[in-house]
Amino acid sequence: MTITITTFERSPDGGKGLARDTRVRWALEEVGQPYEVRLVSFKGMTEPAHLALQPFGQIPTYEEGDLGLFETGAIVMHIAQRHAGLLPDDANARARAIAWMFAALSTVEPPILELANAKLLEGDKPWSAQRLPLVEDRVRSRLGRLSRRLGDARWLDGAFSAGDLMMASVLLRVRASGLLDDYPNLSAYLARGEARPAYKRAFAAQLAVNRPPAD
Ligand code: GTB
Repeated sequence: MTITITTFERSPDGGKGLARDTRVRWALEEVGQPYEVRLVSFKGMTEPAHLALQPFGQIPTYEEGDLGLFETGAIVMHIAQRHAGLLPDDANARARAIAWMFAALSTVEPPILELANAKLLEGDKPWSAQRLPLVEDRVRSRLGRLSRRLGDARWLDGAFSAGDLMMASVLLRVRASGLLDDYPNLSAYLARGEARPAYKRAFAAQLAVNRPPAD
C-alpha cells in the first residue's frame, strides 16, 4: 500500500532537516518502506482537507490506505510496529525502547522547544535576557541526565531503536544553541545517528525539497 506523508512546501529551516517530516522519513528509510510526499503550503495547512488529517494544521501527516495519522510519535510508533528494524523482538526491550520514544518527546524535547521559542519569538521582549538563562538551565538539566544515562554506550538501550531515532531527532533541534557541546557523549551519539545510511537518505530527501536557491 502506498505511504504518503505531508511536509512543508518549503521548510523555514532552509534544508537543515529540523522539521518533523525528517523523523518520519528516517523511520521509513530504516525499515525500507518507500513513500511519497505531498507538499503543503502554509495556507494549505489551514484548509479543511489538511485539517481533517491534522486537526492542528501542522505537518507531518501519514496516509496508508484507509489510515490517516498525525503526530510524529504516533506515526513513528506505527511504522516501528508494522515493520522490522526499529523495535526489538523481546517484549521488555520493546517496552523500554517505547519508553525512550516518550522520553524524547515528552521529557527532553519540551525545554528544547521552549528555548527555541524564547530566542525566536521572545528575544525582543524586555524580560528575555533574564529568562533565557533559566530556560537554558532547564535544557542543561535534561541533557545532563541523558548524558549520564548514556555513558559510553552507543545507543540508549542495546541496539539502535525507534527510541534512539526520536532522541537523536530531538537533539538535532538543540545543537545550534551550542548547549550540546558540553556533553561530548551526546554529540557523538547524535553523530552516530546522522551517520546511519537511513538518516542520510532521509536528510537528502528533505534537502531536495528545501535546498535554498543558489546565489
Ligand atoms: N506534535 C506534533 C508532531 O510531533 O507531529 C508537532 C508538529 C509540528 O510542530 N509541526 C510543525 C508545524 O507544522 C513543523 S515541524 N508548524 C506549523 C504550525 O504549527 O502552524 C516543527 C519545526 C518547524 C520549523 C523548524 N525550523 O524552521 O527550523 C523546525 C521545526
